[in-house]
Amino acid sequence: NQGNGGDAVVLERRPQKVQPPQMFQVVMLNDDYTPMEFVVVVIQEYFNKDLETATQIMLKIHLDGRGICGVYTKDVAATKVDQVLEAARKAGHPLQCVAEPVE
Ligand code: TYC
Repeated sequence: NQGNGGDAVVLERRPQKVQPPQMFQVVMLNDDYTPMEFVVVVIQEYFNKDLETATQIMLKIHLDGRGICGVYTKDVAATKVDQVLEAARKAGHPLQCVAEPVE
């Protein structure tokens, strides 16, 4: 627009009613049987972490009982949980993980 003295078009912003989506954290739980290496591979594979980051997350879970592997929209978080549980089931490990709403 050029000063709006003539026939310039004025575009007014309407109040935005869109909210950011509710986010879900995928939390992995510790157990006494799943091998550490398996957990590290799963975190790298499904949560796109490098070896060092995946190892840090795994050790945090091992020490604290649980740890956040990533934060996603609802559908993506549910898919990650399914993928982890399926990989654990196939490998015969009791590894558990859950999606929890953030905040
Ligand atoms: N506690 C397991 C062990 O000592 C390792 C482990 C880490 C298992 C994280 C699950 O989510 C987990 N072999």
